[in-house]
Amino acid sequence: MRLKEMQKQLTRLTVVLLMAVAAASQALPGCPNSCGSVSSIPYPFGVGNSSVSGKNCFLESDLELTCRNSTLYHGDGNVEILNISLAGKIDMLSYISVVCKNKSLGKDETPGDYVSLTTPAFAISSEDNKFVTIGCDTYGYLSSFWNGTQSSTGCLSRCDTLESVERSMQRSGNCTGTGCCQVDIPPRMNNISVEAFSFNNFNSTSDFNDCGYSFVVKNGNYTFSVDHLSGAPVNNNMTTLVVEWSVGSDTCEASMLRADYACKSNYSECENSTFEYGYRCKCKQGFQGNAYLLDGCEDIPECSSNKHNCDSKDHCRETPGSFECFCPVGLIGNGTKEGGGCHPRQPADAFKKIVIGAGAGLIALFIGISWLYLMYQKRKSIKLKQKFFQQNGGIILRQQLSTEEDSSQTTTIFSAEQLKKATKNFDESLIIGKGGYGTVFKGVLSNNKVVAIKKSKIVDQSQVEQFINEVIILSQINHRNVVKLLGCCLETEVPLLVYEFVNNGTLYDYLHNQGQGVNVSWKTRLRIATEAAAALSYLHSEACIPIIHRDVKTANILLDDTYTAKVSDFGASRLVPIDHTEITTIVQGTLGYLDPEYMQSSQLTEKSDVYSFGVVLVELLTGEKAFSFSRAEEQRSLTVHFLCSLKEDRLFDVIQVGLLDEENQQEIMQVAILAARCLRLIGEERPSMKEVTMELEGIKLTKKDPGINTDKICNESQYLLRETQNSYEHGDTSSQQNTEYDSLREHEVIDFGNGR
Ligand SMILES: *[C@@H]1O[C@H](CO)[C@@H](O)[C@H](O)[C@H]1NC(C)=O
Ligand SMILES: *[C@@H]1O[C@H](CO)[C@@H](O)[C@H](O)[C@H]1NC(C)=O
Ligand SMILES: *[C@@H]1O[C@H](CO)[C@@H](O)[C@H](O)[C@H]1NC(C)=O
Ligand SMILES: *[C@@H]1O[C@H](CO)[C@@H](O)[C@H](O)[C@H]1NC(C)=O
Ligand SMILES: *[C@@H]1O[C@H](CO)[C@@H](O)[C@H](O)[C@H]1NC(C)=O
Ligand SMILES: *[C@@H]1O[C@H](CO)[C@@H](O)[C@H](O)[C@H]1NC(C)=O
Ligand SMILES: *[C@@H]1O[C@H](CO)[C@@H](O)[C@H](O)[C@H]1NC(C)=O
Ligand SMILES: *[C@@H]1O[C@H](CO)[C@@H](O)[C@H](O)[C@H]1NC(C)=O
Ligand SMILES: *[C@@H]1O[C@H](CO)[C@@H](O)[C@H](O)[C@H]1NC(C)=O
Ligand SMILES: *[C@@H]1O[C@H](CO)[C@@H](O)[C@H](O)[C@H]1NC(C)=O
Ligand SMILES: *[C@@H]1O[C@H](CO)[C@@H](O)[C@H](O)[C@H]1NC(C)=O
Ligand SMILES: CC(=O)N[C@H]1CO[C@H](CO)[C@@H](O)[C@@H]1O
Repeated sequence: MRLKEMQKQLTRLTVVLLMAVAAASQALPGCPNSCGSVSSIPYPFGVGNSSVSGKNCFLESDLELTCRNSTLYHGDGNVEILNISLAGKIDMLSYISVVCKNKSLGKDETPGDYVSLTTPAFAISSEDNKFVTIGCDTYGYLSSFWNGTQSSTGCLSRCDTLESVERSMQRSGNCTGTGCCQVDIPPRMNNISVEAFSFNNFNSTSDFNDCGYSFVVKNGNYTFSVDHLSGAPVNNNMTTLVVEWSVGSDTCEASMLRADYACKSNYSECENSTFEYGYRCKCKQGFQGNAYLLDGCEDIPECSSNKHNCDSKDHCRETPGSFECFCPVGLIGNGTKEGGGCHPRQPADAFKKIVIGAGAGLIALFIGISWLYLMYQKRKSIKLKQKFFQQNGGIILRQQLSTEEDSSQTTTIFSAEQLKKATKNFDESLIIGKGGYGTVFKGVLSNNKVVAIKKSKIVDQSQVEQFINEVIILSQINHRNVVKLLGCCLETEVPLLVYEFVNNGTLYDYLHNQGQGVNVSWKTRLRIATEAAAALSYLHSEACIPIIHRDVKTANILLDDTYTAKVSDFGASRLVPIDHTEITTIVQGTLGYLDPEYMQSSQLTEKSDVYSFGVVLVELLTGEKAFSFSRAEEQRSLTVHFLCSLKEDRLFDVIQVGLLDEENQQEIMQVAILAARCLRLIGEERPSMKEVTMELEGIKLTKKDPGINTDKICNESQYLLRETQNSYEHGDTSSQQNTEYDSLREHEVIDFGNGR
């Protein structure tokens, strides 16, 4: 078993070896591939006939070789072939030409013996050889005789003594003209002959040199020495030289068309011979082998023969005529050494990419979501604003504004943002008043205008239209003694009203704040009263639609920096349609100022304002608050107390201490009587605001004593007051259905005016 196996293996080995030999063979099938020391005899050279086909093993007769006694010769001659290369060169041994004094030493004396290589397919390689002549009386030629023309090159060498040769050699080199000369060989020399000559038959030099030599020798294969002048320069008189060879006799182009075109391989190409005779075949770039054989050119296995520049043999792939480097799956790079070869995808890199990608993605997502959220919020807020705007009657207002040309100049519809900015988002520190009708903030608009912004209480939906009408009408009011409505904002849940800012507080504060009131002169009081009356008169009769203030009181009369009165707070005001002089409304007002008639009947007329103004006049006269629980019961209501005092002719007892003097006595009396008239229980008996204003203005200018029956006033007042107080005390509101009071406390809730 084992023996058999071994045999099998041996057989296999033999086969492999044989195949290797066959593969390496450059000769035709059945032709000897070697001879002696010459390991390869490539076709188109050949020896004999093929044992397979019986035909010549060589392409043409010039390339026929013979193998004798293990020595390869050219043709059947004596030129020994040492090496044949398919690149087009042959190393061969050639005789040298010798010339001697004595015939017996050489051949004939003149000319010297003659060495030739007449094969036109061979040319002396000019780059690989030198032409050398040795001797002290010698010259030599290298001649090419081709196509009827001869070309020659040569050199001569003369010397007197051996010493002179040695000296020359030391001075200038081994073969420089004394005893030995050498020249380069010109190109394109075929059909050559070499011959050495003697000038003088060595007559003078025969004692040390009686022979001369000429030969072509492979570069570096001969080194001159002085000994060579007296003996044989080279072994066997033969030198190695290199010849170039070609096939055919024509150029490539001409030969290609011929049947005997020698470049048989599919991967072959043709090149002209260097000596203008014939051509040569070679394998194309990337192929190797014998281009003269049919399958002679083989792809160079760059990868397995390590002729690649890939970083590894495993990353090399053969391609016809070439190779390519690649990187296996999972590795990156182009696989070449200079390109850095293949390397794994750097995990850090990949991770970084993932992190960066994920980060970017997350950021994008975050931005997207934030944006969407913001958009949603914005939409929501816009929708809400629109809803509020609509709810608060913005559309009606806008329509009204578009129809009324004037109002567009006076009424501004502010945006929620504008007012938010103006009040620093409704900062509590900017609150300047809180009352029954809302909260008032001080604000600064973007144009640096100081305004009062009133945040109304929620508007009853059913009254929207009326509210809007009021806004429009109030904004049209342009009276120096009325606080001006600048505009409104309807985008918030509760409408915001924007008023002119009046900076010196209320008349209430002015009169009743500790210590201050005493200093307010009668003249100022009279002026303020006149101004307030003028404002009310204007509202009642001169505004385009009569307006009843409904809440006239000192707290609603604001004072600017010159203590000019400005009537404010129309929160409760009602417009009086032209065809109605009375309107039934919910009784509203402030205790102490309320018109008793209105309280009983809920019939609102302009005279209610006149009554309230009467209270204001009394307040101005007495410096007392309109209603105070701290006073004795009969004095709680200032009006009753005042009217009674007036009736009892004790007027000057109730006038503010220090106010009265000789000069104003008359005026105070007149104003007191006017006040009393205003405070008449029956509204119709009261003067109109216009009359009041005119009278006050008259008092300011002239002094008269109209005289007045104060008895009736006093009685009436006391009756009414008692009734009113009873209802306060017993919670009996039957006679005052729907009556609302801001407060029952001593200090009435002060509706800080619109804008102060
Ligand atoms: C070789 O073959 C040629 C023909 O191809 C023939 O003429 C010649 O005689 C043969 N030589 C020998 C030695 O057989
Ligand atoms: C062949 O070579 C051997 C020695 O190498 C020599 O003795 C013999 O004479 C040679 N034969 C011929 C024919 O040259
Ligand atoms: C023959 O020629 C080939 C190619 O030129 C070279 O590699 C080889 O060494 C030569 N052999 C001898 C014995 O000169
Ligand atoms: C040639 O050489 C022989 C012996 O070396 C010598 O006897 C003869 O004289 C020489 N002939 C001439 C012409 O010098
Ligand atoms: C080669 O040279 C010889 C003389 O050296 C000459 O007779 C012969 O015609 C030449 N051959 C060619 C092809 O020129
Ligand atoms: C040989 O010489 C003749 C005339 O001198 C010339 O026409 C011809 O082209 C030459 N042939 C070659 C191959 O140089
Ligand atoms: C001359 O020949 C000697 C040995 O013979 C050698 O060492 C020297 O390098 C040669 N000189 C040149 C210039 O070739
Ligand atoms: C040189 O040789 C020639 C014959 O070839 C002879 O005539 C002549 O005398 C000789 N001269 C000398 C100096 O030897
Ligand atoms: C070669 O040179 C030797 C001397 O080294 C000589 O005896 C022999 O005759 C020469 N052969 C030829 C063919 O010139
Ligand atoms: C060969 O030589 C001919 C004429 O000199 C030239 O036209 C041709 O291009 C050459 N061919 C090659 C392949 O060099
Ligand atoms: C590989 O990369 C190197 C360096 O980038 C470049 O010089 C070379 O041409 C590339 N090779 C291939 C086959 O792409
Ligand atoms: C002196 C010298 O270099 N001789 C060599 C010349 O070339 C042949 C073959 O190429 C060698 O065998 C010699 O040794």
